[in-house]
Amino acid sequence: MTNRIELIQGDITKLQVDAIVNAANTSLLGGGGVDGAIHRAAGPELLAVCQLLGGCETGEAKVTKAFKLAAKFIIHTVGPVWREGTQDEEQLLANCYKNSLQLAAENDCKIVAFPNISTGVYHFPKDLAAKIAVREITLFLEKNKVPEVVIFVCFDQDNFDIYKGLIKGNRHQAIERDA
Ligand code: AR6
Repeated sequence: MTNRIELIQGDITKLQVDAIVNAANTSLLGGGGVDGAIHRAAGPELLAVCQLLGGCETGEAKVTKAFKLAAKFIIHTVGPVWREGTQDEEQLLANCYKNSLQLAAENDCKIVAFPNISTGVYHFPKDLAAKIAVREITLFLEKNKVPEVVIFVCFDQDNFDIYKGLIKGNRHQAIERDA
């Protein structure tokens, strides 16, 4: 099972894939970072449907259409705020990846792109977050045919370098391409 994890550096809103994952907050009503970029690019209809979802618990995920984006779906998940590892943050971050992948599979999303959940405003340590992300995605891909491909979209150079190092040591072969 090679070539099922890819790595790119860039803006996740530009990708033409089946689903992009949003690092949202529990309100699901938008915010800064990747969440703000996704809402701006998808247009106001996204906020209108998100208002009907009743929020989302940390570690859980909900799916919407992607409106003006080239992607078909947006999977909104809520990462944990890093509190020195005292609040089950590692498990909650793992749940974000698992639950997002489960929703992607249920919606037959063959290509899914993830940002580096919780590593911005929520201050989860980037190294640890990347290890959890690669581990959970690898486990899921081993057990499921869909998604066929998962793309890690790193925006900042730190995360990109961390993922490059990690994926090299992974038995998946990572393909790098431009966003
Ligand atoms: N494409 C891909 N990745 C991006 C983009 C982009 N356009 N913009 C930023 N990133 P953050 P969090 C990266 O702060 O830590 C929001 O206000 C960024 O470099 O967006 O989960 C929500 O509403 C970082 O690596 O999300 C929540 O309140 C990663 O995305 C809160 O922030 C995540 O950074 C969630 O915080």
